[in-house]
Amino acid sequence: MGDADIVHTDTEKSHANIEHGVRKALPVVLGGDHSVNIPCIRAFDDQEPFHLVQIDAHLDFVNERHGVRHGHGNPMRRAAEKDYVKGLSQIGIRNVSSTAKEGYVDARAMGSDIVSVRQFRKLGVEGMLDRIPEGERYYVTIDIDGFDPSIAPGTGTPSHGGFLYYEVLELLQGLSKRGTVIGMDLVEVAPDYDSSGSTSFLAAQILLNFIGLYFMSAKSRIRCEINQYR
Ligand SMILES: [Mn+2]
Repeated sequence: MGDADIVHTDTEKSHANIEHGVRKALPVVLGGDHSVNIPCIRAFDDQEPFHLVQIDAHLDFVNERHGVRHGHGNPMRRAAEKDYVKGLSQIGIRNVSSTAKEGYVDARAMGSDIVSVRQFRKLGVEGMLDRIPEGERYYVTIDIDGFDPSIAPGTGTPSHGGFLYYEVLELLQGLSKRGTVIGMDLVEVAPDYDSSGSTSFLAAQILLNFIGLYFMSAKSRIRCEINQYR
């Protein structure tokens, strides 16, 4: 949950800020590999249905391989199976993937809209947003390999032809206005492969902005409490 804004000398205000934060609890989960998304989605089983938005180079829709059903190639399949996941937008998918052809067929049959980076660029951010159901609750899962390896090399399965910073930021910005973001995870940053540190920095920057967009969005109706006693 991080820190609540504590206004020294004003216990009531401080308590209100804590309560506000707790009521608005927004899960922000850092991976780890993409399998950590599976328990994140499970945690919503007692809530209203939502739409899942994935930014990733890979479809991650493998049902089972070598007996593995809960690895980093499976999370979107596991999510699509939930009756409270109404649909999926899988964005940035490209190149050789963990998922074979059947996975793509199954994904579409289970309510998934699959968009490659090249399709995204033809659509533009607004065109992409138009394909995502409006006024929904959105859970957003960001695999760092959705970005281009030139700006995010520190990951296990880099895939060229990926997104640049503003493409994803503007998509998240539009999404924050289009409905209510209910949770987010960012996965697959591998610091050992990130010799320049730029991948971790990109991950931090995109999350920091996404959290800021969440708080700024009209839907969340958050009013920043500035310390007036300064
Ligand atoms: Mn992934």
